Amino acid sequence: MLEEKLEYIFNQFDHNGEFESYKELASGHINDTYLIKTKTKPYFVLQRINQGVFKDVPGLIENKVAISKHIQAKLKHLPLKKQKRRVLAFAKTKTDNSYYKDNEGNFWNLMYFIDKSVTHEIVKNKEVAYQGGRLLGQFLTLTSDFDASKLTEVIPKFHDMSFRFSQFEDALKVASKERMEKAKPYIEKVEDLKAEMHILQKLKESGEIKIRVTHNDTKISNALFNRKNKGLCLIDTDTVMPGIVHYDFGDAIRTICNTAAEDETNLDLVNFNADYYKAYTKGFLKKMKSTLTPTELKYLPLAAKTMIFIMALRFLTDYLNNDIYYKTKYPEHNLDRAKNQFKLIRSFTEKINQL
Ligand code: GN1
Ligand code: MG
Repeated sequence: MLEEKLEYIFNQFDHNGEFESYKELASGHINDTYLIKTKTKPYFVLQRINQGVFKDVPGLIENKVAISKHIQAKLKHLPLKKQKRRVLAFAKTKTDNSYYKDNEGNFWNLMYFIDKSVTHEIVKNKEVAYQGGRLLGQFLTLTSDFDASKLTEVIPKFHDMSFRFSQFEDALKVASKERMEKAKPYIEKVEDLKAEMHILQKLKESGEIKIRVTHNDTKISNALFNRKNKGLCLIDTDTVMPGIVHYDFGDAIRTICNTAAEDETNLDLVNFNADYYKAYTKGFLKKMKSTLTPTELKYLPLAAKTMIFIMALRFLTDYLNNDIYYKTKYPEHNLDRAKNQFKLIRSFTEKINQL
């Protein structure tokens, strides 16, 4: 039974918690994540890392732990209670490891749950957008002196546009007739945007945009807030790697400014909220402006479009591949996600000129 298994795994870690129950946290598309409720707080978050997606799980976990430690060291001036709310903390196993490997070969890691925190799948007020910007700015500032070359590249070329295009082109060769037919209008859109969507990558490759530590999965549901909408910390640091600021800025915008969830099928509800863009950018620049180069700053708006696009491209690719990567709830889930992102690009393009 799952409950017994989770309890067993939970007890392989070194903590004072007594297992009471679990609840699946199902918003991620890759890992299996469970809230572990204990008889007395703190609660915990237990996570099985997807080894199909992440080839070097120990490397991934070392990345997360190192980044957390780096941030923890910088928060020492805060009272302990606050420190604990501003950064993820990982538990070690009883044998002093950062992960537990079960008898089926699965890797698990355990974090302390940050009490009285909430996440937002959709942003409903400007304050959350602003606070989201601050959080990301803070994360990038606090990690800006971490040597990015020390991090394992957990998914090589994760946000590399040419790589995502080559995966897309491979998928076109193997896709079923039926899926090709349904995807056709979106395949055309991909081709139309190809050149523009490579601009950031070229600037990265030429060295005009610098490499820094980036989070690489900054959708707003990966940020914790308190109940008064104040930003606490970024979570899901699985994909922390060397990258460019545009990845994180753009991916956050993709979700903060979408007036609907990323898989909403009623596309009339999917629009780009320009007020949230302004609020988010204001919060972000407040923390980041002094460290951004003029080139980094100049290309922030293009980052938004590029990151919406790369997700559209990846969802579409996975649809053509018969859903081998993302968790899906029904056969056209990935196609619906892609349609949603293309609608968001259209709305973004209409609104960005007013900004
Ligand atoms: C995946 O599993 P989750 O929700 O943390 C994906 C991100 C996408 C996101 C789309 C490793 O993240 O890149 O932006 O889905 N993570 C990986 O919601 O591919
Ligand atoms: Mg993630």
